[in-house]
Formats: sequence, C-alpha cells, structure tokens
Amino acid sequence: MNSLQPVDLEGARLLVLTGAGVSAESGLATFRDSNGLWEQHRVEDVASPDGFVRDPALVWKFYSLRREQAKTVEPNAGHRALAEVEKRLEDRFLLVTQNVDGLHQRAGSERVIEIHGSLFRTKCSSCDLQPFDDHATYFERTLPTCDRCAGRGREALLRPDIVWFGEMLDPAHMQAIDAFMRRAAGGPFVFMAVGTSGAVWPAAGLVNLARSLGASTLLVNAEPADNTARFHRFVQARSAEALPALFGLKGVDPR
Ligand code: BV8
Repeated sequence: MNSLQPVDLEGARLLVLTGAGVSAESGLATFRDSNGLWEQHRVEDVASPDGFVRDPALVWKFYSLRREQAKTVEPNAGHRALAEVEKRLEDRFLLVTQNVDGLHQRAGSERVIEIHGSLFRTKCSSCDLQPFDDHATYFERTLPTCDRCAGRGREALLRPDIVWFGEMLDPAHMQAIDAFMRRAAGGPFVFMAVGTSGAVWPAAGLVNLARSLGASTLLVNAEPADNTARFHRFVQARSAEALPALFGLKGVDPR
C-alpha cells in the first residue's frame, strides 16, 4: 500500500531507523545510489580499519570532505518531522540512525542513537582516549596524532569516531535498542525504516527483531530495499514528503 495515510501511533511506542536516504533530501550523497559515495571510493579503502592502516591520509580526506559538505547543508522536512513526533511521543520514541552527519540533532532530535558513529567526533586509533567533538578537516599529509599516547612515548594516529566495516557496533547501543523494543513488545509497537537500502548488518536485521516482538513494520524508501519483504507495509516515496504526512503533521515547513 503506497498511500501516505498517517500511521496510528495512539498509545504506541515508535522506533525509527534512518539511513542515507533521509539526508539525501538535504543534498548529501547516499552510499549506493548512482553517483553515491561508494562509486567514488572502494568501501575497503576508506571505511575499514585495513584501509586506514594502508592509507590514513586518504581516509582522513574522505571524511574531511564529508565534514565540509555536512556543514554546508540544512536538515530537511523529514528530519524536522522526526523531531516533531519525538516531542509528541517523548519516551515512547527512539531514533536509531545509520547516518553520521548530525542532521537529526540539528533538526532538534534528542533521543538519537548513532549506531555507525559520528562524522564530527574523533578518537585515538590505539588507546581508549575519550572521543571528542572535532569539526577540523585534515587534508595535509601531516595527520593528527594522540597526545595521550605521545605522553607515553608512543605515536598513534587519531581517526574518525565512525564504525567501519568489520568493526563491532557499540554494545551499549545495541542493548539500548533491544531494551526499547522489549519494553514496546507489551503494547502497540511500530518499527519504521526510512531511506535505507537494508544492505548493512546488523542494522538491516533490526526489523526482524521488531517483528519477533510483535511490531507492525513499515518501510519508507525511494525504491525497494534489500529487505523490503520483511516489512508489513512499504511506502515508496521520498522521505521529506512522506514523513510529515505519515505522522499527520500539518504545517511542518515543507522546505
Ligand atoms: C559488524 C560507516 C561484527 C559510516 C558504515 C566481513 C567481516 C565483518 C563483517 C562483515 C563481513 N561481511 C559482511 C559483514 C557485515 C557488514 C555488512 O553488513 N556488510 C554488507 C555490505 C554486506 N557489517 C559490518 O561490518 C558491521 N560490523 O558486522 O561487526 C563483526 C566484527 C568483526 C568481525 C566479524 C563481524 C559494521 C557496519 C557499519 C559499517 N559502516 N559506514 C560512514 O562512513 O558513513 S555502513 C554505511 O552503510 C553507512 O553507515 C550507511 O548508513 C550504511 C547503510 O547504508 P544506507 O544508509 O542504507 O545508504 P544506502 O546508500 O545504501 O541506501 C540509501 C537508500 O535511500 C536507498 O535505498 C535509496 O533508494 C534511498 N533513498 C535515496 N533518496 C531517498 C531515499 N529514500 C527516501 N527518500 C529519499 N529522498
């Protein structure tokens, strides 16, 4: 059913999983669309620990370019609709995003779990230095190093605080998602995925856990995703148009 009739959220808990398609409406490239990020770079070269060891300057250039781009764009009506519905549902709402661009937070979302990390946070590639907010860009060959390691006589590069392929997601994030879903299982529970190709695990498997806990599941995407069949309802639409309508939000600035 492709209609944009509002989702029944009466007394429900709602978990929304977002992907690059939500930020695409703000002008940021997705990963797997034509002309997407992975057309310009091989995943293993710029989004894997081995790629960072092989060519850290290339990886820092890739993420520095994305830091610069993300700073030039604004949240769109899809981001704002999600911030709006969070205000209505409060602790009955959780936003889990694969996006690292910070646009959800800039739109006002607070109950956000960034399961793939954040573009604007940097950490040490070697020690357990507390990751820190960092909007700097690193295009030169001289790359940032960890002062804490230097104080111990070791040289260690700083790296983006991003979950790369082959790296575990933060167990605390997965536990928080699991706890939210199990609390939701006792009553009306809606799981919505928006703007994601369902290609990357374990994010792509969250719909299965939600279904096993009785959720009604809805996919909102510009085209069918790899896991469309796992959703009770698929709305083929652009997220910035669909989300305000599905949440029954009149007057959310359509910009
Ligand atoms: C893990 C970094 C356990 C952030 C990302 C070998 C070894 C280890 C693991 C694996 C392995 N082989 C496979 C795996 C699992 C692997 C995986 O899933 N691989 C896939 C490719 C098969 N997963 C992992 O490695 C994960 N870790 O499994 O650890 C482990 C550990 C050690 C050893 C063994 C196991 C880590 C996954 C996280 C990877 N990091 N990115 C960054 O650089 O940004 S993933 C990357 O893809 C992004 O985070 C992105 O968010 C994510 C998903 O992509 P999407 O968001 O869905 O974007 P995409 O372009 O694909 O789709 C956009 C969709 O939007 C499209 O469908 C389009 O139609 C739609 N759209 C476009 N415009 C709009 C729209 N929809 C609506 N409106 C619009 N306007």
